[in-house]
Amino acid sequence: MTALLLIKNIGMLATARGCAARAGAEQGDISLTQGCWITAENGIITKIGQGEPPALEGAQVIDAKNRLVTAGLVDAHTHLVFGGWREHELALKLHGVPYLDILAQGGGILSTVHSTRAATEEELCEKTAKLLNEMLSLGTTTCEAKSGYGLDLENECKQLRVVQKLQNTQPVELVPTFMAAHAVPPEYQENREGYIRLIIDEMIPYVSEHKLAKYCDIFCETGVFSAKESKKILLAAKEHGLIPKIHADEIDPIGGSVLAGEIGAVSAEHLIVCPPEGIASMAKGGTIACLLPATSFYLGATFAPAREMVTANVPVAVASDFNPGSTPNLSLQLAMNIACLRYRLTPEEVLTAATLNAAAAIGCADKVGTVEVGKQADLLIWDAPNLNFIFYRYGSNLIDTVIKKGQIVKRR
Ligand code: IZC
Ligand code: ZN
Repeated sequence: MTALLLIKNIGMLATARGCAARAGAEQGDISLTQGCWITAENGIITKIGQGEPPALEGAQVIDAKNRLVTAGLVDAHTHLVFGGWREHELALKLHGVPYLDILAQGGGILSTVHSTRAATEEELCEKTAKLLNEMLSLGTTTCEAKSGYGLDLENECKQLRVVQKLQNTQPVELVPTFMAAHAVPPEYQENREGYIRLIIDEMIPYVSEHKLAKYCDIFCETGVFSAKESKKILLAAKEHGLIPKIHADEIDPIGGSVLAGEIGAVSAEHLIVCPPEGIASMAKGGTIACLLPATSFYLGATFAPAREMVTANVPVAVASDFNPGSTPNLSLQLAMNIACLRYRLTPEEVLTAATLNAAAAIGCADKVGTVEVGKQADLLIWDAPNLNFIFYRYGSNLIDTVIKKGQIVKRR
């Protein structure tokens, strides 16, 4: 049976266009259509028009009541699967203990490694399903999910299998990233070379062979992995068909963004203290800057030079960075608000960042990220009359209806 959908009385349709990341002036060049309707068949958008909507026999009809419609939000950077939380670190943070000091003392990421190793696959599945349900209510319809709290073959694969299972049991589409190079685990503290060899010789080939991940990410940071180590690991990943991503210039600029451009990483993440040579290298290498403004906010850090990146023709994406340490926040809406206010990107630029450019950063811009004929009907009806409104209001969930592949999956 064909499933037909008609959304009528759309007050404003705001969408980027195309199947590839947009940079420079094109980042903010979106289409804004007033008074229109959308039809979909079997989860794919078939027509977008103005004026009288077509009479579609048997179609499910949704009245958008003159409100804003956009593509479903795409969260291109999350550390979604983990055991426990880290609320005990809040007091340390308030006393001014830096993020990297907490990690160096065996806490931070390593504390989450401990609780993730202790959790069963079923426990992680149940916890992550609840998180995804909350993300969906907040408008996220596609989401990247990293491993990186197992730090051994068995537990990294446990995290990635959770992502694989949840792919088929709830509506948010998931894109898995392998990130064993997130920290050096306790048992290798005296032998980091040994851990790097384990990642390259055993984990990458296994993850690739069993198709457990599409991307390979690394935490290139002072006291974690150097730029030289990052290069070695990401090039090995690339040889096995895993596409490189890199956490670069979050706290210290140690060469991560320059490396990203040099090895053709699909995206570099954070870039809070990205130097001009990093921006130039990303522009040359075609790397997307995946910015995480809620993390700057939560860490009390400065904000990435987003405007300089747009000016240099580096496509900018914005993601939540949801994780139990530096950003325990699931709302991409909130990250978008902070991006607009603190990077001073326009609403149009941020919409592209959290939909089309985010989709390009996780390899699905051919099917999601814009509202266009032929793309998946992943749509949001906002409790807002226009695009500016969602950047002006903040702190509330402004999503009214979430549609995934042509089906209503959330409604207020
Ligand atoms: O658990 O602290 N920055 N990795 C790099 C993180 C933050 C996640 C964490
Ligand atoms: Zn991250």
